[in-house]
Amino acid sequence: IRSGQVAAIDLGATSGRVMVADIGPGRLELEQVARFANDPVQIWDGRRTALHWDLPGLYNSACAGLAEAGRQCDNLVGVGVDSWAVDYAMLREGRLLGLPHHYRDERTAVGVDAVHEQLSPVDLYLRNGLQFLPFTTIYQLAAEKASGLLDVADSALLIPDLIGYWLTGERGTERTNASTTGLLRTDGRWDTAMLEQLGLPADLFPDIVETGSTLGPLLPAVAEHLGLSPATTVTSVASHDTAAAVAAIPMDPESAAYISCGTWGLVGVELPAPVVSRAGWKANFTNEVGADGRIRFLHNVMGLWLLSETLRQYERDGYRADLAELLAQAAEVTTPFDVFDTDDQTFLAPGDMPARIRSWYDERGLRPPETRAETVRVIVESLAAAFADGVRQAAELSDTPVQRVHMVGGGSQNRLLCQLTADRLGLPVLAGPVEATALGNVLISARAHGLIEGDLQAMRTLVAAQFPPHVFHPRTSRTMAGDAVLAST
Ligand code: LFR
Repeated sequence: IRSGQVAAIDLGATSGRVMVADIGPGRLELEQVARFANDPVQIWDGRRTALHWDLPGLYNSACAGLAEAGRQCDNLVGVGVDSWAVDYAMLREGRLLGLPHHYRDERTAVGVDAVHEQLSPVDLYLRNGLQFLPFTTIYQLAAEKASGLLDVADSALLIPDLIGYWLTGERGTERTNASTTGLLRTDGRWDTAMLEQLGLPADLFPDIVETGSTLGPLLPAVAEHLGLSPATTVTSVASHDTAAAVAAIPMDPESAAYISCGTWGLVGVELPAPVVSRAGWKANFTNEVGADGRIRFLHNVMGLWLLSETLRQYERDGYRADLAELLAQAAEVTTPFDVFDTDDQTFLAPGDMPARIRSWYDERGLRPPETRAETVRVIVESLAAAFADGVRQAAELSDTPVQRVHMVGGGSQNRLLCQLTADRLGLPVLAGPVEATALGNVLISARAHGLIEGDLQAMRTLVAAQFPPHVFHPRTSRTMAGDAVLAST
């Protein structure tokens, strides 16, 4: 076993980063070399302003980060790319056909109706095992039919696969991210019969490539442009950011649940095989594929999006919002409020979040939060409630005796959120690492390059040693099954 460095391009819905890990046997050091905003663009499409990702801009920033990584490293052997799921770019003869749509763009409603006309939601669940999210690739493609673009495109690539293609010239559909499209059967193969039934092309996405396989070396021109060795290779890591994060959670999946909390809060357990049941469908639990063929049985909670979109509104209102300050004020709020339903689809689109939250309460004749501190408090309190529900449901539906909950990602730095989640569950919440996604990315890359060896648990042991979690003990003695609401201090 050698030692060396690998770089991770980790694209999140609000920001992207390039991280470098210096890895050898029993050694794992992670450093950020670049961080850049991911600002979606609203572009007039002839009928309306549509929401898109600025992929060329993100690629440019990622490349600048890679060049910087190359300058800082003495032996940069590889690169891995991960991002949010479901979105894709279309190509013809290798060229990009327009900017990919953002999953929060409103166009997918048409696609949902079109798909459900052919296949009932429960039938679809029994085929692909995925929770209903209105923006899953299958619905986006169905909506795309009207645009005519599908007649022109000869291939489509998921976001990390597109970056990988631009870096290497090689195309594939990485397994973990493919599992979020809704286009695979629960056995992991493309559901060509369903695609035909929906009138969608069956061969739009390239063949599945397994997590951890080599995509290829950098294109010579790319290597030269970035000042990197042409021997640097791109690994198809767990390219779905949540799959990467879960791979790096220092947990024992037999007795722990997890919350991967960034823009979204992904709440669930890791299982050896999918659980596809009517109860799972009702609870809207998904079976996405993780590293090493594990199953991420989880539910999407709206996540820190509620908070970041609220802060954006305060800034638009001319108030210089400081998250740490607002959270400190929120922790002091003593007025009891009902929690709101964070899953309500009204919160999905960008826009005035505090107003939408107020309306949610008004429409139900409930007392709405008035001040900024109260608004932040109900958001955090409602997220904690949704997390606790998600953990209980995941445990019950999968028969996992959950004894502790791991919180990773940006949410693990939110002490109020961690504490309230622990309180609501009556279970300890182990917070960190904050950079779980980048860690999962580099660990899978490093293993592919022979810098480390072992299974998922060996990788998790390495993370646990390097990034010991911060434990939030519940301030109640309630058991996990208890559903009383805690009036927290
Ligand atoms: C988290 C995430 C979720 C996915 C959502 C949309 O960043 O990847 O797992 O459901 O974004 O792609």
